[in-house]
Amino acid sequence: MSNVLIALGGNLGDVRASFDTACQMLQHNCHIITKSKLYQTPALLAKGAASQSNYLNAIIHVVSTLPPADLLTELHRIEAAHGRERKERWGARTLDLDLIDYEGFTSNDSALMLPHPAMAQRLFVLQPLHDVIPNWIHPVTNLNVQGMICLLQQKGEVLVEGKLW
Ligand code: A4P
Ligand code: MG
Repeated sequence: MSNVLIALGGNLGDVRASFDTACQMLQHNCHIITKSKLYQTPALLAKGAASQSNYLNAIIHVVSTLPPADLLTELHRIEAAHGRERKERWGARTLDLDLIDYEGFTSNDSALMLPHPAMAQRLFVLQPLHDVIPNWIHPVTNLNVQGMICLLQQKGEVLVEGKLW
């Protein structure tokens, strides 16, 4: 069994309902240990992109016997079942499921980078991660999650309130 952190995000349709059904589908292959609170976050946009609705973001801690590549395939299958379309980079989406961490593995393969390469720059990942594993340590930088949050706050990023779901 491997410990895995999965980030959930979306800003199209009933995202809260999509998170619920995604978790139900994941339970065919994973056991959910903890869910973070649910965060409503302003859309991080690609440069020059049109504005988008706010996102909902969350993190779940699961244990799974699936190897990383198979688990990513399963996440893509669940995204597709929720009508996920890929039209543009960082486009609005019904459901995005990203692998944030898989048992502390590191990978630079563009098909599956571990830990997720952008996680340390994103409060919408770090805040829910802090809910589920407050003492989590980044396997490359050795920074803990609170330290990564503080670095972003020093750059002017603002924490948002989460709520239970
Ligand atoms: N891939 C590589 N590593 C991973 C990994 N660790 N987890 C590959 C998941 N996928 C990984 O992903 C593109 C490719 O990344 C896949 O083929 C996969 O093999 P994608 O889901 O098709 O596209 P994407 O999600 O648009 O790309 P990207 O760059 O992963 O975007 P992000 O990082 O997901 O950001 N604003 C707010 N407030 N909240 C959000 O959740 N999300 C995004 C998208 C933009 N703005 C946001 C949010
Ligand atoms: Mg993604």
